[in-house]
Amino acid sequence: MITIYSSKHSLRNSKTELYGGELVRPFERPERMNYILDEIKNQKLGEIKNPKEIDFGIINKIHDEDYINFLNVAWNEWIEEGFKGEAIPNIWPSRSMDSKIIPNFIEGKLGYYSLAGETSISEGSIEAAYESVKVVITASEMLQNNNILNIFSLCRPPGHHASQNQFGGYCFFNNVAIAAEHFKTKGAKKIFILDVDFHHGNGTQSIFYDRSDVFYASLHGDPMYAFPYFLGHADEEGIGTGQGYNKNYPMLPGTTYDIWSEALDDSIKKISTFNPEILIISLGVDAYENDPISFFKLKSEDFIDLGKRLSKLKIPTLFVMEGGYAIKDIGVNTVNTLKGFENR
Ligand code: 5XA
Ligand code: ZN
Repeated sequence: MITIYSSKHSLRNSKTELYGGELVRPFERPERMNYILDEIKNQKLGEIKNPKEIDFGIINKIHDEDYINFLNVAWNEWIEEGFKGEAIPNIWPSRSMDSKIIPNFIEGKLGYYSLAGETSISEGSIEAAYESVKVVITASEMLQNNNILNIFSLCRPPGHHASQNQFGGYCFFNNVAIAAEHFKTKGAKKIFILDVDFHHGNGTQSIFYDRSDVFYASLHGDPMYAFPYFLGHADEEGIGTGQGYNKNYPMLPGTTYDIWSEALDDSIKKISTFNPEILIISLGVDAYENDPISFFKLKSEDFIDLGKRLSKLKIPTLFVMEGGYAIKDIGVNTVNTLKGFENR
């Protein structure tokens, strides 16, 4: 399997994440990529290629213009104010002041355009987010043009929490949503996004919630106990023409592969019935038993079986990297999925 990867992901190298009341080094850190690359080479997964230059206009099909403009200038505005640390949101238009008026001052804008407070914006973060889009679009084009059946888009930063107009959960641009839109503009009628990351992809769900051309299904930690807490319940099934095209499988703390794979099999039936031209997998490996911020109990060998079950669908498949923070095992778990898919 070919991998598309850009070393420019390392432009995103924030020093701070708000976690457990402390400012810690972010779990989502550049070294994650090194472990994955090493394992791709160790297991001889296949060639690793650089992304091409792309037309970033595709981002406007998913994200609001004012949100993109905000991301483009946020870091500069923050440092021009003389702030010393990284740009971390600390106030939101919450239930009791649900304003749609966008403040002028950067601290207010950060709250307006964010969904969570752990993700700091630092120098280079948004350049890296653009590079991640380049990676996913290059991979999408190769999958569609080169008559190959699968490809791995090694994206960093990840994307599935980013909505039309909010960042958070380490995500700025929604890479899988942008890829789905790309396939649509190239003529695909139906795309299925299956999200196997431990966290519910609230951004992807909300982007496609009223659409029947992009089906979103997610296996994730029950939002009663897990980030993003406010989306991802089983009764969220889509709205309007999107009714019936969203499927959530929230699962409890301690979930092991026997339970998790039942949900997987159900989602595979949905994929078969929907019969998409392209399958996109939001591939987070934080459902792993030793992940530091998650609570499922999948083992490294379970990821091989995940790949095998997906491959039986025989649908052209784009794998897109999302989360996974058990840093030493992230490579094995990721490549196990991809090699399982290739039945090697
Ligand atoms: O898939 N999403 C993640 O791995 C990020 C979770 C952030 C929790 N604060
Ligand atoms: Zn995750």
